Amino acid sequence: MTAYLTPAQDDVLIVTDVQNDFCPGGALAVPDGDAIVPLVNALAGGFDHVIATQDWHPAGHASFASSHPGQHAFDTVALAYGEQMLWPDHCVQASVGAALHPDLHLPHAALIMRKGFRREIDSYSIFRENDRRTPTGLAGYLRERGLRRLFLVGLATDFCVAWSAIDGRREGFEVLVLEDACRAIDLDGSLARARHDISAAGAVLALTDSVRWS
Ligand code: VGL
Ligand code: ZN
Repeated sequence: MTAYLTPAQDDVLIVTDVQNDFCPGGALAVPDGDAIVPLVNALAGGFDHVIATQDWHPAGHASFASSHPGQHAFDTVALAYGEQMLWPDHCVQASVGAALHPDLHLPHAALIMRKGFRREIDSYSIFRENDRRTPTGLAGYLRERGLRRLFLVGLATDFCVAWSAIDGRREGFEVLVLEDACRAIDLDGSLARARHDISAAGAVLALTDSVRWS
């Protein structure tokens, strides 16, 4: 039997990084990344509270392989705060690649939050940057708005979404990840690890058809 979850007043849909660069044809394309857009649009209609996020890097960002001569995308390097995977240049501030997917339709989104804008620190999580210290401010926003249960969708399941789900639990929120409204990069088993870590953190992996609204 399906346990239906009807969005309530303290629920929020958080749409992470559905940007051109993470969709087919983009600089860091997530396989099938754009396939979630119709599902996300339909879901959003059922939520009173919607937030979108954008990965938003300055040129020369520390997570770009191009900033580390001799290194390549998907290599791992040691930065001041620890290990960091290197990526192709992506989601450069105000570029077309950093724009939200043109078919994403979230007219009532109250907040569009950008992350990863500090040149020396990457940020997968929407709560805390990769140094694991620097807050984005989102936890405070959610608390002040009285939003307590987070429905996470977007790109990529095994990076932004997973780190956000785990940090969301650490911040004391209830967290559901709607997996069919996410897509993964899936490098060397990263999706399987992410699914395990999401569950171990006490976040729930679910499907969109378990959400309905009245
Ligand atoms: C992301 C890789 C690099 C993400 C951001 O938001 O999942 N992944 N930058
Ligand atoms: Zn990034």
